[in-house]
Amino acid sequence: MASSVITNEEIAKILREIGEYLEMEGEAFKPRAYEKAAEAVEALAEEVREIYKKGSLKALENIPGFGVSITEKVEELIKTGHCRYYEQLKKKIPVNLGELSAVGGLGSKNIKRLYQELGIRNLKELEKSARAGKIKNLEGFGEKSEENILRGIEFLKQSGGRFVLGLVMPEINGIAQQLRNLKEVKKLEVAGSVRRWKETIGDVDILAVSNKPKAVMDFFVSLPQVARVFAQGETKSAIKLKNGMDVDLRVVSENSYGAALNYFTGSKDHNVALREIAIKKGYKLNEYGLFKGKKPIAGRTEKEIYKALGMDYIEPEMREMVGEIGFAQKHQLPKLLDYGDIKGDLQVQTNWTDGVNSIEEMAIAAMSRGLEYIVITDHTKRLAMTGGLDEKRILKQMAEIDKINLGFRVKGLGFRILKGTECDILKDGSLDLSDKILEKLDVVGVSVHSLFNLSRKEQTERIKRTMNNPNVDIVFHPTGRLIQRRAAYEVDMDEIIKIAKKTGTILEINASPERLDLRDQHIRMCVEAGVKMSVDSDAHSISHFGFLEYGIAQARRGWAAREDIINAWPLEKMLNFLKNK
Ligand code: DGT
Ligand code: CA
Ligand code: CA
Ligand code: ZN
Repeated sequence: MASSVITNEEIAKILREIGEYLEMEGEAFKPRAYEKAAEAVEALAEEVREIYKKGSLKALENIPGFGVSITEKVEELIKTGHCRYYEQLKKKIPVNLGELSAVGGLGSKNIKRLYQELGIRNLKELEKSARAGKIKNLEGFGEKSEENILRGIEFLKQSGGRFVLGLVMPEINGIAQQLRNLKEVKKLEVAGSVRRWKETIGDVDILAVSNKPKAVMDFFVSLPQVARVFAQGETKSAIKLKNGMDVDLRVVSENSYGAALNYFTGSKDHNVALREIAIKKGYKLNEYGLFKGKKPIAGRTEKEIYKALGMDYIEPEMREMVGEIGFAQKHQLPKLLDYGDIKGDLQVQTNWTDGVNSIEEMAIAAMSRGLEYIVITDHTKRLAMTGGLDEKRILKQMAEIDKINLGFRVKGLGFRILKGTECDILKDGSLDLSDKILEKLDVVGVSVHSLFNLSRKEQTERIKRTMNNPNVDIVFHPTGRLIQRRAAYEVDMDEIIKIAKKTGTILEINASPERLDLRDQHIRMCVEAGVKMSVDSDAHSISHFGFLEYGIAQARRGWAAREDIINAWPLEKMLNFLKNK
């Protein structure tokens, strides 16, 4: 590393690692001091080496958190590219801290012990020891910690460290709500990829307005789910949760809240494009506001920033640099499907097959969430492990649905249960139930649950054949992918969308957090082709109706409007569409 080019990022990393090493040594206050200094460096707009060049030691000492000994070390880093103190610490415990501390639940004290007692220096060695069952024998570790470590490693390998949004959202919402409840918090929002409803997220970026930031930060770093505290300051704190997920909290001023929200919501590419537009108009845009020279033009809200830039407000779900900027400038953005627009759920399983709850329980849960109807779509007989229904049992189920509906009507409830199926697609594209049965159902959905490895041509033909059956209404989870677990099967989506247009077949946006299938690009293709879609929870228990929110977000990420989504329409209109297609 040449001495003249050390960056703030590198300085911060070394300061932070010194802090971690000192924590391993059991030092009381110094670790925090180094962390604070690291954080101060990260917050600087100017490179530390430039500050030093201009004002030498005196200027360095003015950086917040820089005491005598930290200043000395940073000076050494700038001049030589090295820090002897850091190297000595590293020699004593020569581990890859970055790698090991990314494993959920592994604190610096444990990293030290694993090195001293088992010689573990990096992720690979950690995995080897854990697999050999060596860790559980260490005092204070045990079977459970070893499992957690293996799970943490597995997670890092499979996911590249990213989390499936729907699986961590309840925890994120919980943290955000606890913070909002503090009297010291005036405003608070989760920004970053969470606000854009990305399918997976790298970390969580929270933004708040407060006039007592210290109290907020103290509360934040002492949440019970916290595994480590990377940084604690008045404007920024950073933690790792026990599940391995990083969370940053920033406190900003009310006047720049909109600008900060816009900046930290991203995406990064979207931000860069906005900044360029600002420059062309003679402004400057950053996380503090939109400025003309030194004069603030906008910054309190996102809306006023977009307006000042001559564009319509862009919903966070669209901020992925997929054409949204041009549409906003021409005032041609679509009006997206709204979170309250879904009226019914077209894929619901019950305890007649692999669901947990009865038909009636599912109906009541849906009702209490404000839905007007559900379609019962239990599996069919080929999916034997779910107890899939044959012709005889589905007829029985239909009679049962009639009975429950009658009961609802007697009670004066407007809610309706419709009869449907999630019918298995067989190898050649024929179906697992006879047309005589399918004809009797209100809504027929079909799914690929087998032969994921067919060639692209065969798979596409197989699905096309079902779409050409006039009894078939919807193709459920059309590509079969499971996020981070299973790739989509090979299928020609251009062709499927073409046939969907011709036959009037609905393509599903499955809202189950690990499916989100169709994905955003496919939804956009359907919107452009005029192919209708549905947003379904694929609920297997009463709590799963909550998934609908992820499906709506996915629809919005694909620019879908209310008219594109048939279960956002009144029930009669939807049924007419299916009948007359
Ligand atoms: P993630 O966490 O990987 O799921 O994705 P994001 O989008 O949450 O990214 P993250 O956490 O690295 O940063 C949050 C936002 O901050 C990001 O969406 C845009 C903004 N941001 C971060 N770094 C930069 C940068 O270098 N330039 C600009 N213009 N914006 C940035
Ligand atoms: Ca993030
Ligand atoms: Ca972040
Ligand atoms: Zn199922």
